[in-house]
Amino acid sequence: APTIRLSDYQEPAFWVDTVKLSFDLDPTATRVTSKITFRANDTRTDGPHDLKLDGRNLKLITASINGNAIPADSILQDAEGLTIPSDLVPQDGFTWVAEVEINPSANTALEGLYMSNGMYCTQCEAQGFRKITFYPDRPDVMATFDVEIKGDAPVLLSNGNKLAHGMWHDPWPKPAYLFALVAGDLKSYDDTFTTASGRHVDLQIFVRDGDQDKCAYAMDALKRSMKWDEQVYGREYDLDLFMIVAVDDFNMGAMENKGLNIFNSKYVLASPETATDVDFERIEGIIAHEYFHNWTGNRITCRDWFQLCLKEGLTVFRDQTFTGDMRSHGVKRIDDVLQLRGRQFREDAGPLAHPVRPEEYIEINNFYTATVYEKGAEVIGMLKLLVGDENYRKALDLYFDRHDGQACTIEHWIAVFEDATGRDLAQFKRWYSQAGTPTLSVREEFANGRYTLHLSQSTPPTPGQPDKLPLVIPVRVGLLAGDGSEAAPEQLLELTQSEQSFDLGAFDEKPVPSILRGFSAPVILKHDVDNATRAFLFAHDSDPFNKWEAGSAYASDMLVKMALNDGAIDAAYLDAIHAVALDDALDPAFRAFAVGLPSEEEITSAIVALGEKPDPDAIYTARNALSLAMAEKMADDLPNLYTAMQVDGPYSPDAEAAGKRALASTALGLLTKLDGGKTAAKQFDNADNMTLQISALAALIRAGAGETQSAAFYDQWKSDNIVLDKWFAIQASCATPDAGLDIVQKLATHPDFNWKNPNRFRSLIGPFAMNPAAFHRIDGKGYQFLADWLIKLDAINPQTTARMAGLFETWKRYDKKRQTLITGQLRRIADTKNLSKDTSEIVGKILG
Ligand code: DPP
Ligand code: ZN
Repeated sequence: APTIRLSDYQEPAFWVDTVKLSFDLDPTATRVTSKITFRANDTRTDGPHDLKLDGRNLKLITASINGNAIPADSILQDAEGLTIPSDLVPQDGFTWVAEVEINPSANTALEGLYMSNGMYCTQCEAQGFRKITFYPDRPDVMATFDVEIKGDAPVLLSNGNKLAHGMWHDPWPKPAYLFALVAGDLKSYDDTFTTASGRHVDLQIFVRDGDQDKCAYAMDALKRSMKWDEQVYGREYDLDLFMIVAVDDFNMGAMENKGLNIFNSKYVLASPETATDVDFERIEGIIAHEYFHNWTGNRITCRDWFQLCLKEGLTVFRDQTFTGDMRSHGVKRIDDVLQLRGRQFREDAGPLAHPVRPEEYIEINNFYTATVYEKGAEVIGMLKLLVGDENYRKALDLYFDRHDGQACTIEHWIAVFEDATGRDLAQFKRWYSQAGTPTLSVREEFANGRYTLHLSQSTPPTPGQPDKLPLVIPVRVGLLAGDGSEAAPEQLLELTQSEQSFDLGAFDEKPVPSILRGFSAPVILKHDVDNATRAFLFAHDSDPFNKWEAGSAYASDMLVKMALNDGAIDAAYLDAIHAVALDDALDPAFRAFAVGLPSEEEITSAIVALGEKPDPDAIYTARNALSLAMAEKMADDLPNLYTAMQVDGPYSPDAEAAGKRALASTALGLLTKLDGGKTAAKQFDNADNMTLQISALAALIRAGAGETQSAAFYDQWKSDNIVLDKWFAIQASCATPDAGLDIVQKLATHPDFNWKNPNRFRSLIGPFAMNPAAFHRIDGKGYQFLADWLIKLDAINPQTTARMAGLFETWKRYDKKRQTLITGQLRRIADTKNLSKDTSEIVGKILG
C-alpha cells in the first residue's frame, strides 16, 4: 500500500458545490444515486484533468456527465476508485450522476453504510464515504448535501434540517466524512434548547425501544454543552435540529456528523443501576466533545488528514475545560495527566511515535492516536498559558471569523494566534512536528541569598527523527517557605533554549520549588528531590496537581526500588498517605487519587526510564505489598473512612457524590486486604447502583475471590450488553497474574463472547493485555492469546484490529526472552495471508 505524504498535498482539480443523494435501502442491495455538481478549481492551471473519484466495494450501475451516459469502456475502475478521461470531462464544470449498489449486511468493517442490530448506520470518518458512492473523498472538498432515503424503517435520518419523512437538507457546506445516515425502528427521547440569540433547537436522542429511560443524563450533558460553548467560546448552534443516535456496533467512541452525531451506545445510555460514576463523567465529556466539533471540526474543518489535530486537539482541550468547569479542575487535570502518561507517553517512547501533526501515513485510521488527540490538546493548553486567557479568546474569535466555512491547516491556526497577539510562534510550532516526550531537567542553586533555577531540555530520537531542536516549554513554578506557605507569587518561566537559568529573586532561606504546576507542559520532569521534600510538598503544595504528583512520585520511587529488590516500605510515606486520606479539608475525589497507588504501567515506565528491565511479577508483588502496608497502617481508620464516605439518599452522578464514592471504593480496596472480603461482599449485596456493585466485585476479584458475586452479576445483567461488557472487562483486568490467562481463555469461549462486536472484543482482550503481570507471562501464552485474536479479527474489522495491535508497542522494554516471544507473535501476525493494510502498517512499525 502506498505511503501518503503531507508534502504531496495538492488541491483537487474540481471542487464540489452540491450533492444530492438518494438511497433505496436494502440490507444486501442498497441502491445509491448521487448527483454532484463539480466546478473547476481555477488555481489548477495544469489541465486538462481527468475526473478521479474515490470508491471502494461499489458496484457501478450507471454513470453520466451532463446527462450523457458514459460508456462502460471509458471508465477506468480499480479497487480504489474510478477515472474518467479528460476528453469526456467538461473542464469548466459539470454535473455527475451515478448509481451504485452496495451491501450493508456484508460490511463487517463498520466503515461506510453497515447494519447494526437490524438498523442502518454509517461511519464516514476518515474515508468511509467512498464505500457509499463515488466521490472526491477528501476533507477540503466541501459541499451542501440533500438526501432522500427510501426504506420501510419508521425512522430515516440524515444531516441538517428535516424537510419531510426521509428528506433532509444540510445548508452548511461540509466534507463527506461528516455525512451520516441512520434508518431503523428507533425511539426518540426529546427536548429543546433555545440559543443565546433565541433560536429554537429540537434535540433528539434516538435509541432502541426500551432504552428511552437511559437518555436523561446525555440530554442534560448536551444542553449544558450547548450553553457552555455559547458562554465560553461565543459559539451558537446553527441548525433547527440536533440529533444523537446510539449504536451498538461502533469502532470509535462517537462521531460528530453534522447535526446527527452517532455514538457508541455505551457513551450515551446511562442509568444509576447500569452506569458507574466514571461512565457518567465520560458520557458528559464525549457528548460535549462531539457537540463542540460543530464549530471546531465541522464549520471549520481540516484541509487534509495530516491536520487531524487541528480539530481533535482543540476539541479535546475544549471538552477537558468543560469537564473541569462542570466538576473540579484540579481533579480533572490529575485524571487527564494519568491518561496522557499511560497512553501518550507510552506511544511517544516507542516504535509508533509520531508528531502531533504526522507527515506520512499508509492508513489514516491508524492516526486517531493519543498523540494527535491528547498531546494535541496539551499543545493548545500550552499556547493558552503562553498568550494568556484574554489573548486566547481573541485568537479564537479571529479563528472563527476568518476561517468559518473553510478547510484549514495548522499554519492557519498558528497565524491566527500570531495576528491576534503579535507574538512570533515559529519556535512554538515545533510542538506540532517533533515527536517524542521532552525531558525537562532542573537544578537548583541558592547562593548569596538568591535563588536560581537552571533548566535544560532534550527530546529523545524517535523513528525518522534522530535530532531534535529546543521547544518552547512553559513552566509554572511556585516557591514554598519552610512553613509550607507560598514564599513568592507563582511565576511562568518560558524555557526556549537547551539550557537556561532563571533568577527567581532574593530569599532568607532556600525555598522549596513546586515545578511544573498544573503539569504546564507534557514533559518528563527530572529533578533530584528527596522523599522528605516530596512529603513536604504532598502536605503543603497549594497546587492540587503538584500536591498529588509529590505523593505519587514518592510512591513510585519506593515501588521502583522495591520491584528492583533494592528497597523497602518507607514508614514516612505511610504517615503521609494516612494523613492525606483522613484530611477532611481535602476534596474526597482528590484524596481518592492521592491514596491510589501508581499503576503497574507507571511503575514499569519508571523502571524503564532508569535503564532497567521491568519484571512484571516483581512490580505486581511490590504494589500489592505497599497496598497491604497502607491497609495495615490505616487499619483503625479505614472502617470509619469507608462509612463517612457513604452517600445517603437516591443516587446522583454529581461530582461531589462521585468523589465520595471514589474514596469509599479506595478504602474498600484496602479493607478487603484485611477483612477477607466481608465488607465488599456486603456492599455487593446491598448495592443499588452500578458504581457500588462493580467496585465491590472488583475488590473481590483482585483478592482472588468473588466467584459467587461474579455469577450473580452475570445472572442479573446477562441481557444488558453494556453491563455485560463490564463483566468481561473486570475479570480480565483484575485477574491475578496466575489466573489471568485461564480466565480470559475461558471467557473467550463464553456464549456471550460475541467477538464481532467491537465493544465486546475490546472488553475482554484489551483489559487482559493491559494487566501486565497476567499478560507478560514468561511462557509467552499471553502474547499468543492476543495474537490469535488479532489475526481472527483482522479478517473482518481491520480498524479495531490495528488499534489493538498497538498493545504490543512496548516490547522493547522487556528482557530478551520476552522480546523474542513477542516479536515471534508479531511476525506471525505480519505473515498472515491477506492481512489488512491497517494492521500491517502498525505491526510493521512495531517490529521496526
Ligand atoms: N469521532 C471521533 C472523535 O470525535 C473522530 N472525529 O474524535
Ligand atoms: Zn473528536
